[in-house]
Amino acid sequence: MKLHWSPKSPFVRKVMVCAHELGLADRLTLVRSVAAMQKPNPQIMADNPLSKIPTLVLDDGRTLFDSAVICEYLDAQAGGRLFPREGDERWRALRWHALGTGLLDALILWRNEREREAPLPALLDAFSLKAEACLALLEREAGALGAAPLSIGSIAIGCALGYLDYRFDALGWRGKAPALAGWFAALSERPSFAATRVVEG
Ligand SMILES: N[C@@H](CCC(=O)N[C@@H](CS)C(=O)NCC(=O)O)C(=O)O
Repeated sequence: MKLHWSPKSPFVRKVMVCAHELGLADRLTLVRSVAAMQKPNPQIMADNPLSKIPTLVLDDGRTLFDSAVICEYLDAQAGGRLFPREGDERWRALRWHALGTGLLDALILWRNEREREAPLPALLDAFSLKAEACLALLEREAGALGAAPLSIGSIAIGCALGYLDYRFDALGWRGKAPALAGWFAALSERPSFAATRVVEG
């Protein structure tokens, strides 16, 4: 399987963490692909008209996107344990997944806005407010995160916190969410997270 990949993308990281957890990482051929909102990439677009990464190309040529679909596909290939099938555990994992990926969406838009020549103050304030509210909620749920088995939900939240470290260091999120920081420190020691740190490259 071919994965349009970048070491900088937190959404790609989500897929890679799942692949490592499921023992499928060595089945992926990583193709370094540059995805930028302002510059659609024809190589990615040949496989995904949205020009976004991650995009997965299966061995028979079929394509899969976005990260949620790719993660669920990999999970199904491996017998399924990161997407709980039923009950409270399922809805809790899917809700945490929505929170983690929603926070990532907001952070990426925030970063794009702050790098524009004349950022809109109202937008910057809105992104900041949402990020702080997400952190406050996650801090309240840090105990539940620690008690729950690893799932697509905890993986998405871990990738969002990793992206905060990478692009929003100045936010000092650990000071606002110490219990969450403790949970994230333990998560970061898992080989799947250690092997996929977001880096320049
Ligand atoms: N919802 C998508 C988001 C993926 C995404 O936004 N990826 C970024 C890189 S981190 C991208 O490809 N941006 C290029 C663009 O928006 O055109 C997913 O979960 O895969």
